[in-house]
Amino acid sequence: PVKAAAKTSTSATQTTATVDKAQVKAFKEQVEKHLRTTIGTSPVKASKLAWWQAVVATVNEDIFGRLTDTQQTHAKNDTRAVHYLSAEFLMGRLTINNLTNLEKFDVAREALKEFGLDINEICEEEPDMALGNGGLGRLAACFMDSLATCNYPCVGYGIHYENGLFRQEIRAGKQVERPDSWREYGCPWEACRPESVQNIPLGGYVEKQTAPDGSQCSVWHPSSMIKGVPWDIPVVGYRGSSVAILRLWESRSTEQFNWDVFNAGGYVDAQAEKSLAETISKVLYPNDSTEAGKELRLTQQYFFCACSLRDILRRYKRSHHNDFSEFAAKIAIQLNDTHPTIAIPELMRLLIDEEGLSYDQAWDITSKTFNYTNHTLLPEALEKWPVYIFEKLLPRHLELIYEINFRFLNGPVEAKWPGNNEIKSRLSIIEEGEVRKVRMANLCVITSEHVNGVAKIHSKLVKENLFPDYAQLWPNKFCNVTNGVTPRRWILSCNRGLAELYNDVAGKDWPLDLDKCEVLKKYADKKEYQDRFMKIKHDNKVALAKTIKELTGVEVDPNAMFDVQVKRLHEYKRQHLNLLYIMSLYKSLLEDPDQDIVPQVFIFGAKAAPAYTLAKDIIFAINAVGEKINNDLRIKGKLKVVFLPNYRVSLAEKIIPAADISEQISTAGYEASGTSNMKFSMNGALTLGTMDGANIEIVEQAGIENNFIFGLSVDEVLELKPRYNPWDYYNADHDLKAVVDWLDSDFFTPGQPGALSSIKTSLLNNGDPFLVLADFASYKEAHQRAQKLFKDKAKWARAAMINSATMGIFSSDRSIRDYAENIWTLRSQIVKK
Ligand code: 73E
Repeated sequence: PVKAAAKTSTSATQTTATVDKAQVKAFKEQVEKHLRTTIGTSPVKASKLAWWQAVVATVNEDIFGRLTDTQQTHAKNDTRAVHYLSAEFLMGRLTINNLTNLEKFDVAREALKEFGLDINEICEEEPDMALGNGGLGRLAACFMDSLATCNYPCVGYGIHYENGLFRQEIRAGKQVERPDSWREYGCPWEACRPESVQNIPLGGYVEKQTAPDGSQCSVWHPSSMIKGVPWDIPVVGYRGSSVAILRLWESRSTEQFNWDVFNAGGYVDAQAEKSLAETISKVLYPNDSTEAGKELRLTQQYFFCACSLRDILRRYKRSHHNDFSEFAAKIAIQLNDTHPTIAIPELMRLLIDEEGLSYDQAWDITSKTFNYTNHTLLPEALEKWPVYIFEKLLPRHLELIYEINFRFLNGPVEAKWPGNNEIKSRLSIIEEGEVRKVRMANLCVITSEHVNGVAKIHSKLVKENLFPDYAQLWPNKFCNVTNGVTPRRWILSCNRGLAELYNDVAGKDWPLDLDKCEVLKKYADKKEYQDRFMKIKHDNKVALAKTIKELTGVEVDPNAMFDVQVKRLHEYKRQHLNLLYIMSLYKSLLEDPDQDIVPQVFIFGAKAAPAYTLAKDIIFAINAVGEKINNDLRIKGKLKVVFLPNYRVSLAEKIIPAADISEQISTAGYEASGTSNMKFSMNGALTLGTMDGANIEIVEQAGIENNFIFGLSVDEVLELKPRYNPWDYYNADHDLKAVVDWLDSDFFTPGQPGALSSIKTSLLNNGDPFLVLADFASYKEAHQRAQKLFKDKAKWARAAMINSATMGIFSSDRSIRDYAENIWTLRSQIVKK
């Protein structure tokens, strides 16, 4: 049973809006009804979990009606729809977001208050849906919100992982990975759809047959079948526009899967074999911006693409029967990076082998259907699959890939560069070598109508540096769609104080048209509004300080400057640059404890891929340095360093509204876009960052003078890289040398000398691949600018307000409209209630 909260929420997410009493009463009755009849308990006995489940059941009543309306409208209009294929959807929690989008949050809050409950506490019961690694997966989730809000006909397709991204624990300063069984007790948002189950063939061999007319054809004899079971998660658009569907596939064994074992009378063995098929959707690969290269990963990719395409074809055939002439006009497919590339040969195969189309007809359709988004230039993330894995798992697909490649090289490439084998080997889908490989990105570029990057600078680099030959062949294929984030989750739901301020100055429609927030600029010089803005920030910082205390035991002062770097741990994101700076600040404080510096709290959150040793070492180093600094009385609490364990969407929602400084410090040219940079800026943090990814576009909007830009530019990095010697910087800068050497001592790791040395080794002996030392001095100087401005409360408030006010173009609604207009040629459909 839940004890009634003595005093209901005083959290920063409280609003003062008046709420319709009748609606509150109705909501209360519904929750109580569900508590008794759906959950099987009563208000006196119910646990927090039961209350949460009853709230979800109540919300679902609203959602399912709208879902049916949406689907009927789209079926009736038979309009073009987009199908967003993504191996990751990082949805986070849904309750507060769904209530917000249905405009029921205040009603629900008041209803729960009447039961003596705090809505925020009840919603803490919901596990995050962590079916993604980081930015790429969260982008897909923001896009679903915008697709629904902007009323575009769409389906998101992905994998129903049994275990999402690992839960991170920090033990003795080190990352420990634990499984994330997010639906151990069921997920009340999802609905299983047994009527749409698919059977997917795998393995076996291809037999060549000669048709009566003498032509050759291929017949695939798969060795096993896997069942794909769809789970639907409704995605509610803001203000009850349409409800979109996210369909996630779970793998199960079929009887055919273990047919032979079964026939041999091996009932028990057959049960054991089941696990093989069920392994496919068991776990999300925990690599961000790196490729796993494992057979199981390709099987996962193929499995969800094959299920999704059958689902798409089934729906298409419902209205068009076996006439495929309209297919490309009705169906757009977006490939979220190369992870779903196998959908390309699978669609070819379905059209040729199952539907009886000719190769040319199938290619005509396929090449008009697909589009590809590139998210990274990092070579280790560009997927290449050994040919032998294809031979084993997908022999017919390999044959089709060879055919696509042959026609491409002997068609357009030969026409443009006759007899040029060097270009051919660069452009070929097949990489020759000891182990021949299939280059998935090449297959995507060759097939897709449009190829886009995710920020202006990134799209330019995709075209000019990653695919220069393709760009010569097809200059118009390449375009840019700068990423965006949904203001419903990233302002309205997570920062109610700021949302109210925008309601007051911009009217209530700003969540649908974020450009409206620009009016706040007019108030940026007015003391009254500066005070209000900074009071909101302060309240958020008080709330975060409480969370920090609960999670780490560290006490932080909400008046200090909150400097935040939260993102996956990767060398190119340079958390170690941040750490070196903190060490230098600490060193200078030890040298002069009375110096007048701004009190600062450095906040980190980051998961490292389990096999990425250096990344894990950096996490350990942050914790070790933090431990020392936080307990050093000599510095009088002027500096604190906290590492918040298990960074995830729900934690981001608490951290981002409370940040003063947003650390976006990747080596220029390496962060394709970034999306947390946009969320921070919207919530009034100032960016301390490099001219990389979307940072460039952020300062274009908010003004370079209202942020702290430092470091080498993309061009400078490209110029320096070939002749870079980190020792030059190390030897020339006393302070830098001192902190790098400090890593070698046992100062931060008493009794464990050398525990932090791997970082020094990477910076000096391994060439400092991400130019940390080259940017150190400039980074330090940017921090000094930030401290200086922070001392001037009015100027800081003004800059923070301008940042927040000018982020209109980073609404994911704008991104989705760009895709709809320039890539999908999609029209929005008003759904009638
Ligand atoms: O810059 C981010 C970008 O904002 C980029 O690193 C990230 O995608 C975000 C959204 O566009 C990204 N993730 C991956 N590649 N780029 C990736 C690669 C392999 C596995 C999982 C994720």
